[in-house]
Amino acid sequence: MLRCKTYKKMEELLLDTALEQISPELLNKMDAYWRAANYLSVGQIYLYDNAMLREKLLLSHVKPIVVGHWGTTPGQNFIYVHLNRLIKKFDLNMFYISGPGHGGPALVANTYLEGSYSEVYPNISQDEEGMKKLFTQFSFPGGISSHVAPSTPGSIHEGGELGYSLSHAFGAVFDNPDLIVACIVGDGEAETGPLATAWHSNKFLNPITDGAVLPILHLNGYKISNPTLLARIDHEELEQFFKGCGWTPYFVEGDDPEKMHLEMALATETAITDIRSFQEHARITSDNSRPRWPMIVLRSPKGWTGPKVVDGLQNEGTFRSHQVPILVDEKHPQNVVLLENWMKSYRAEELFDEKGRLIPELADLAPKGNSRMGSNPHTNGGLLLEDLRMPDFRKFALDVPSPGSVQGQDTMVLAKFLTEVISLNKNNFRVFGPDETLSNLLGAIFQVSNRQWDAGMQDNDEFLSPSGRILDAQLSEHQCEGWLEGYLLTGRHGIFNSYEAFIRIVDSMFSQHAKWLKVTRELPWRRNIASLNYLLASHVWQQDHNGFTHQDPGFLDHVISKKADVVRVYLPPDANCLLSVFDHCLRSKHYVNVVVAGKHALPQWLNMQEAETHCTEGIGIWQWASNDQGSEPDVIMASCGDTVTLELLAAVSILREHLPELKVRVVNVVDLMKMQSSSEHPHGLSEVDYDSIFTKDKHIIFNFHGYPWLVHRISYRRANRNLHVRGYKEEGTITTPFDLRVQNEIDRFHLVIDVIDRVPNLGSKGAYLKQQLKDKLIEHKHYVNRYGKDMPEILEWKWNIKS
Ligand SMILES: Cc1ncc(C[n+]2csc(CCOP(=O)(O)OP(=O)(O)O)c2C)c(N)n1
Repeated sequence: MLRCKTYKKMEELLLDTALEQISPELLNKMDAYWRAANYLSVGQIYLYDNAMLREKLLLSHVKPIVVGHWGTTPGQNFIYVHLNRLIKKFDLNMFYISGPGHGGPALVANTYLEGSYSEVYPNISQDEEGMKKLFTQFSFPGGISSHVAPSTPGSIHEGGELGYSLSHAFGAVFDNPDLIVACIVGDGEAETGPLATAWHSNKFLNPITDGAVLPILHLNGYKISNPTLLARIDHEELEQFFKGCGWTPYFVEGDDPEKMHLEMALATETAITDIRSFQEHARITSDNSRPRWPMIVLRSPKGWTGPKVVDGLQNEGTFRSHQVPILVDEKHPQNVVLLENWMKSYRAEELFDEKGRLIPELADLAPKGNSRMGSNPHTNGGLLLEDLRMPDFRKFALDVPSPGSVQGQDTMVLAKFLTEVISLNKNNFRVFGPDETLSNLLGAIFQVSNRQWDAGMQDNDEFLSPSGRILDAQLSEHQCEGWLEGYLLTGRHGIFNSYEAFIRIVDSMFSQHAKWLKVTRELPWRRNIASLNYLLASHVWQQDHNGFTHQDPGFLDHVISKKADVVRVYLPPDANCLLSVFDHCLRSKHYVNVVVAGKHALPQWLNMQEAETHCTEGIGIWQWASNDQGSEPDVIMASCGDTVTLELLAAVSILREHLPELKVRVVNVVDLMKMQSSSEHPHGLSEVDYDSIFTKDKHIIFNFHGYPWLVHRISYRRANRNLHVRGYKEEGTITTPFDLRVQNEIDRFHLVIDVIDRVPNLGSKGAYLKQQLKDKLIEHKHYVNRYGKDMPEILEWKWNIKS
């Protein structure tokens, strides 16, 4: 059964009534408003002074370095004024996402015209002095970015890195039934992988409990220096493409402003009426089957209303308008007059009064208060953020009577906790994932929620439903990341569960989000949002069905390069630690938390109380495993990660059995950033604390979950230079779990050999033990190659040293 319906349209009826209501007078005013926004946009890009062009324009009035993007800007200004009309007419709760966010002047100009900009930045007042400052600050040292940056009111999306607008828009409307997000998609942006896949978001939208997204494809034909694909296929092919993606496209095409205003007014009004009627139908009849949601294709010239020809080459309507159409600088002083003529074509004197204020009849076109897109509270999500209702994580604890006495599957334990988090927070918490929730052993959460899906369903499907808290049914890491970011940025909570190796697909999206958090932290009017929580399960050491392709712990290396204020990395060694860590992450604000946890049965080390203490400290000496109490250690055996901790403790047990006089200190790290100096990261240990745990000079054998140099990188300032890190060395294939560890030399035998090689004076006892272990490694190799499984002594190993 296909769940997709097209309801009877009110189109024809609408056209008649709309024509009556959209009077030529109103369209004229809208055109004037558009001219005002265009004037302010050109002014931002070029002018340093003489904002209202009261004097003849001189080179000294122009910024010494002119940077910015004009090409997309007039189209976006055009869209904005039309959305304003709709908001007023239909009393909409709407905001604007600018996919081609490099058109920053557009959103800044429009939020300035509607007044939301000056409310946030009173210094940029709505008068001539404010206009001058508005112009000067743009893309200027100490000023604002040329993009739709965090500093731009009304924005949840910078758009610097293209591709994420539509996923962000959908993330914003999940669980926001009254919200409509107008999402401007660049036709170049539409060629990116993330955007191309995001058209399918409509199969995940519940028309009853979610809001709506109105995509507006900004088909201005060009990218930086190429045409766009969607502009160079014929009309029918384009229409079929969008219909095939499940949309109803409305086309607005041309370059004559008068005609285009009317067409855009009709198209946007039809689209809103469609949205309203679909929602009304669904909500009255409880029919949540998927409608063919409307979208708009706006085919207009790139750099519309800009200079037609520059230096003998066509500019308006070509890629040449992408950035600054006219070069105006000391090498091109003759172009000042071209710029002046261009700016004067907008007739600013008709639009702004003698004080530089937008005339009242135009100002009246903008919505008021929070209805203004620059003031919509959803765009400053922290304003709407409510704390999660949290169950007591301790109640999900595994009973661990003594270290290593029981085995547990960490993510399975966590799933029970998440189940209750979902139950307690039915409309502001979601779990995202690329079809891996079951595979990451989080299946328990399906006991309390289905996966949201509004496409076809068949009898054999599992857990699919038009409503659900879990969005894991599209195999797209980009979508998960984009949806979750949009959800968080509009004031809700969530987690992203992924295979560790494939989270790298969104390395760059993570970077952009981390940058957003860093910058918003410095803006007092932006409120903190919930943290972005990654649960990286099915990690590098646990690849039974898969092999080398699924082994890449490098996301951690990438993450720690971001601003320390923003990123946190946790590697809990067992299930109770995972519970404690995750409780902390879900309560935290404005961070990116990366949690790496396994799903296979492994020994459990700490009871709940010990785990809570250990995770609160983030690093600690495990006294029950150490034998250096009352003396100096001979060696520090440290680990960070679950599998590496198992191997480390197995190594310690060999050392303590065969070299009982050796003083071994066992250290476990949960919070990786503890390794960094406190001057570099807020979680970093002070030098005194670090030295007290690791000593200043004893050998440290550090078994790390990820690539070894990461630990060296973050601890390079520490006094103790005897740090020897083992970790993933890019060795792997389909093999047994223990053999994978052996191949990368993080196994117990290599660790013990390391100790013997480094700690002096172990004499012939050490030499004999080393020989035994080398023999063991060969025995292991023969065994796995013959039997296809690990040796019984590995599988059955247990920690059996009494503390
Ligand atoms: C992912 C990504 N790749 C490349 C760029 C560099 N870039 C900036 S603007 C642009 C062209 C964008 O074209 P379009 O989305 O159609 O926007 P418009 O033409 O309206 O400016 C490119 C390639 C980028 N910002 N992001």
